[in-house]
Formats: sequence, structure tokens, C-alpha cells
Amino acid sequence: MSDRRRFVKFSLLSGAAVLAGKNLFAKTDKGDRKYDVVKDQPIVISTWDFGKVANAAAWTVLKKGGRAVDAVEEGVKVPEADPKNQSVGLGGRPDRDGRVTLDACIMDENYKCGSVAALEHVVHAISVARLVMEKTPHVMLVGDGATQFALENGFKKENLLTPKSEEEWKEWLKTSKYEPKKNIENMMPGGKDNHDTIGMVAMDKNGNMGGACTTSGMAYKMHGRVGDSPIIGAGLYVDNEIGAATSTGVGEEVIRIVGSHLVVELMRQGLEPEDACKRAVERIIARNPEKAKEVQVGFLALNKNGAYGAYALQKGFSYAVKNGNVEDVFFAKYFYDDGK
Ligand code: SD4
Repeated sequence: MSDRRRFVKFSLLSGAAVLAGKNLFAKTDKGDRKYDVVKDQPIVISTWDFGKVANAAAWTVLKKGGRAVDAVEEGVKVPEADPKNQSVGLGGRPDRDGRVTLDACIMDENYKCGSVAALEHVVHAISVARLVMEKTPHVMLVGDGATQFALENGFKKENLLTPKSEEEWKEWLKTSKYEPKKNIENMMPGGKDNHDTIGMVAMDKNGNMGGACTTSGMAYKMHGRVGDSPIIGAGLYVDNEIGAATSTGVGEEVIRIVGSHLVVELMRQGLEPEDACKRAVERIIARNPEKAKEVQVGFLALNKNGAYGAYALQKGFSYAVKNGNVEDVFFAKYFYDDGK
């Protein structure tokens, strides 16, 4: 079937299924792909192994019949508040000037979205992004404007730089080399850098989707640098008719291809979540294969029917899944074999 015909067929089918409230992909379980779709039940998935505890918090909302957007906000607040997680919220690694600057965004089932970038002194960047979405005519606030907005709205001013992150930053200053290169060993569970941005997407019992993404960004970035995570379409995208996607890794690579939006659009064309993530990864490789070999990017996606999948440039990208059947962490497939 030509791509065009497949697209038309998919659009018609998905449109009809949405109208009929049916689960189009309930029968798409494919052996080694760990879909475990539970028909008409909520699901939440998130990046990295610490996503498991974040998913558990999201699940408390979902199991009570709550909205996906509320669930993902609650979920990602867990790593944001964890000082031991050095890539999100409190305890995040600082920029090269020693300042912890946070990026976050959130999106609901109606294309409503809110975002903050380079936010300082506030632990729950995701809730500030939520407030931007709910209370302002804007989508994105950055820097001092974002911080001022948060403090004016009752968020507490805190020091986010923990002694550990400060000590590591001071050590880094001795060489001051910015090298966001892949480091497989350290990204594996137990490795020193295995904690990373959290991107989370969910579907609630009414079949509505939501997503959230929050991070302190690349360690020792230039002050004012913004990654993919707070950029709607790059670090996160939710289209309630099709699905949702999120990303982790070197944000510059994701921004260039508007990665999460690309993944959702590929699912719109009929690709399964894992295949859509793989295509997005291949787009990064096609642009600059030499660069792609050296960095990590991972995508994670959920379609409207509860099927999920992930794909990464390198080994080591894990993701956590929670639905009525599964509560586990899986490793994504990846493009480059170790050492090549
Ligand atoms: C960023 N994507 O700021 C984030 C950071 C990240 O693995 O996920 N690092 O570019």
C-alpha cells in the first residue's frame, strides 16, 4: 500500500475508532514488544529507571479516575523533589556559573500547554509550567520572568544547589570542559549519571492524554542555555487524537528535528510507537552520523490505544511503565552497538 493510502486509511480508521470510543490497537501486541495493552485502562510511562517511583505517584491519580495531566504533574514532582537526582529539580547539576536553572513543560488533551525555561530557585518547575498554562495568556516564560512569576504566585524561594552538586561543579571548574558525550557505563543503573531528565506521558481512564517533562538540563551548560525539555514539540508533545511522545538526551539534537512532534506525526501516519521513535533517531543520525555516534538521545512514545515504545541512539536508555498489568523498567532498543 502506498504511504499516502496507508495514511488515509489510518486517519479514517483512527477517526472512526475515536468516534466510537474503541481501542484501535488493542490487538497490536507483537511478541517481544512489551505492549501489554490493557484495554480501556490508564497507563503511564516515563524516562529512565527512576521513572518507576514517579509512575507510582502518577498512578495514584490515574487509578482514582483523575486526569492524565494531573497525573503527570504529580508524577514528575517526585524526582524534582529528590535531592539525590542530579538532573532534575532540587540537587540538579548547575550551569558553568554554578547556577541551577530548570526547564520544564506540560501539555494536556486539548493542546493546552505551559512551559518555563531557565527557572531558578523553585523546586517544582513543572507546577510553575502548569500555572503558566492555566493562568497566563502565554505558553512559555523564561529566566527572571519565570522566576518572578513563580514567586509572585506563592512558590517558595529555595537554594537548589546541594553540597554534592556544588562540590562536583567545583571539581569540573578545574578543567571546564563541556563534553556531553555518551558514557554508557554511567548511564546504566548504578552508574553515576544514570539519573536524567524525566519525560512522562500518560492516558487516563477516559482515554485522554497528558505529558510532562522536567530537567536541570545538561550539566555545566552555558548560563541561559535552554534544551529541548521545555520546548513544546521538541522535548514533549501530546496530540489527544494520536498519542504522545517525550525525549531525553542531548537537547540540541532533539530541537533540530523537533523530535517529540515528529514522533507523534509518524504515529499519525500509522507507525507503532517504537518504530516512530526509531525513525526520529534515524533522522538525527542522517543529519550528522559522526556527531550522532558520540551522544545519547532517547525517545519514548505512547499511542492513543495504550501501546508504547522507545528507541535510543545508544545503549542504556531505560524507561518505566505502569498500567493495570505491568509495573517495570525496560531498556529501549538502540541504534549503535556498544563500541562502534
Ligand atoms: C537537555 N534533554 O537539557 C535535556 C537533558 C537530558 O540527558 O535529557 N540529558 O538537553
